Amino acid sequence: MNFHILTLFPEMVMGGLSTSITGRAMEKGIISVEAVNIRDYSKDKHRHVDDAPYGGGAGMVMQPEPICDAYEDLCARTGRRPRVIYMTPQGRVFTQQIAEELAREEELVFLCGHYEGIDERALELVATDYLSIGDYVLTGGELPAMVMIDCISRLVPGVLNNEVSAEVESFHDNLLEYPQYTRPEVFNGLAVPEVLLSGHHKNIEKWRREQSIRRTLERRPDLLKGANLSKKEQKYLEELIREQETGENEPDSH
Ligand code: 4GN
Repeated sequence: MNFHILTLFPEMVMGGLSTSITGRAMEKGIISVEAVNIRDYSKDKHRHVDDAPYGGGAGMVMQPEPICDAYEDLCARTGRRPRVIYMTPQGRVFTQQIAEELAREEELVFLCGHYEGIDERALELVATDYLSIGDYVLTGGELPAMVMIDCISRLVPGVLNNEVSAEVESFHDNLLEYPQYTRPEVFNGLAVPEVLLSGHHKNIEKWRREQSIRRTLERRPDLLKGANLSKKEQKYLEELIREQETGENEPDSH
């Protein structure tokens, strides 16, 4: 998977993504990340890429020409016309499902806006997808691009050491992850749940699944609609809901 980021702040995105798991995936050649400095496509002797908005108003607007030229150059280099994602609070909210869909692309371009935004004509000409990471406003599109690239990368085969973890984890089947424990066995008087020390894999699997269901009911009940539960698990969930409603004993509520 080849990621291309059109940005005025290449060091910001390269610094972040070269760290940890995405950095190792880059070293291994499983993904590539290229930051294209939009300023390199300015035709202005002072390398300007922005100007005042027509009609007046505060701040500056990014001009269309350097952005379109950067994209056309990228297309010439790759021999393709990849999808261009524009990160904006006006976009569809990015989800795991959208990440799964984008992970099937060979090349992806992320266009990062700054200041008051980008001249609408550049967006009309190059943007194919308008995505948001949530209902809040940031100073630039770089952090949202990094969030999306991180999320998509971990779905690319070979990026995670653990072959199964990308699938089993939170959201895959609309259930939250079960709690994790490591040494020591007792910490500050809190013991690791007995079943995890038992070595009884069937029981461990059942306990984890139940914890996932319990947690999802407590923290994100909205997700349960889309969960794929077996008959027995459905019964377990109904029992939990009954306990909740009757305010009954919560035997292992952690
Ligand atoms: C995206 C971009 C928030 C998001 C952004 C988001 C930069 N803020 N919620 N800010 O995904 C003006 C130029 C605002 C681009 C934009």
